[in-house]
Amino acid sequence: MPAENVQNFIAGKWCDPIKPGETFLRKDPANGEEVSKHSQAGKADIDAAVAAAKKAFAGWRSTPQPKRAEVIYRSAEIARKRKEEIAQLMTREMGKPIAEARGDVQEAIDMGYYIASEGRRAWGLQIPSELPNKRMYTMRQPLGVCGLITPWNFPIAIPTWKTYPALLMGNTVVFKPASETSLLGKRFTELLIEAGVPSGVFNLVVGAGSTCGNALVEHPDVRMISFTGSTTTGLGIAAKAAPLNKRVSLEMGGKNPVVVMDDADLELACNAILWAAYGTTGQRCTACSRAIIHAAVYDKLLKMLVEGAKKLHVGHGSDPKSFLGAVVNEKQLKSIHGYVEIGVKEGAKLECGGAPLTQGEYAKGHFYPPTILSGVTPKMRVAVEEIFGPVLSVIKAKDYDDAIAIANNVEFGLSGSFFSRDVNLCHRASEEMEVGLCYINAGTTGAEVSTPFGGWKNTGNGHREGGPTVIDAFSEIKTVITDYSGKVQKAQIDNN
Ligand code: UN1
Repeated sequence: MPAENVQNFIAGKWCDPIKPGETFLRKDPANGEEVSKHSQAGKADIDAAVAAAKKAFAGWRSTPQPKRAEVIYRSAEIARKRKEEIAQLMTREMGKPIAEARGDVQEAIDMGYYIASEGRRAWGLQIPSELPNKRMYTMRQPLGVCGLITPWNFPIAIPTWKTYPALLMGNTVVFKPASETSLLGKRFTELLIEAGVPSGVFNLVVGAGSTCGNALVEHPDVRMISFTGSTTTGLGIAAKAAPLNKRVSLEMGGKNPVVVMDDADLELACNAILWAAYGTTGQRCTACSRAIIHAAVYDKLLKMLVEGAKKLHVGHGSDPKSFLGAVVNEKQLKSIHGYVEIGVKEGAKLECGGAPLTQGEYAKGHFYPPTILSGVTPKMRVAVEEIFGPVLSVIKAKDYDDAIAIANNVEFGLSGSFFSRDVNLCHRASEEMEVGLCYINAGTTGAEVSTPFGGWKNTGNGHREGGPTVIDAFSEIKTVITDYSGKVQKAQIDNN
């Protein structure tokens, strides 16, 4: 199949870049077959897209919120009908196993239904006044043009986390997906077009972060940036946006721990860790990359994990047997392997995996097997840095306090899990783990669309995308105060 071309979508039209940059050719990371291509867009295309979004803003913000919600609902319905075809494409474009690709599309559908259901809600507050004949309430208003920059690991779900609430609240959008998944960006755009999104309300620009991403962040008419990706890039965006006083919502790195206590159900913990560590080939920001195990059950659980990891099938994502698909590209493969080498040099023991798979069916792709490093100590780089691949660092903890201290001893705080049968300890852990999502007796992945999603410390900057909180991220709040007493009433003075 020849590579499908991806154009920009600006002001209601598909168009080539104004000054076409280099061609980005995307190959299936599992077998090297060509999947998609696009000429990299540049600053001029971002300017055109922002101008279109700015022009469309007045019409869209004055469209009633329940009507805006209907466009979102329809696009989710179309996604439901096209689920299988989009999932198959996702597996080819970025490598994740087909069951997970279906899950990615399902997450997008769920987000569409959830946000559309807010169409007749997304309420403000009515606030009692300390004075008579005075009414106070809040209303939500749009910010303006929002720039959305998304990664390749959830190429449909993450764009919906940002686009749907942005549109619901009356904002217009310029969307820049990761180059690796530009074709999925095109499919997402098609859903919105078919759903009837008005011209200019949603615009797609495909290009590099260093050019298009930057131009979006620096554009004076863009009021808000929502970014999911690496901590380095996210903090760079925040630094650029700060003097421009833009709202920035960041979703960045993770080093998510699973803590297993001596009284835990070890079989449950083992299966949960394997799924959280190796699902999506470890390429989730919520992936488990540290198992922190109580000394009393360390040897036993480590053995179970190694036995379990060795049984997981690695292969093309379209093969239903594959638990792990290809990693996204060669650069990522090298980075993963580099970390394993660092871990071994630092004194960790390689229990399984540990080298790229290159023979036979793996020869044309970027494959890395499920890997376990044991005897990891809390200061090693493999204990604190994000690897974003199928590598699990196993760390021994003396007791509960030691385990929680190790869990918290990283710069990130996205998700964390705690396994124990002691209800008191479970509650303590939910209070003491420094994470945005705390799982009790469940792995670190699989947040649902209706839950606030985001992390502490260098994972985020306080916003939560997902759940009712995403409405806050994409709206301004206005407090309206009406005094119908016909007098000058002085708050704090007249009522004592
Ligand atoms: C991500 O990896 O950036 O909670 C998102 C989860 C998924 C989303 C992951 N619902 O694992």
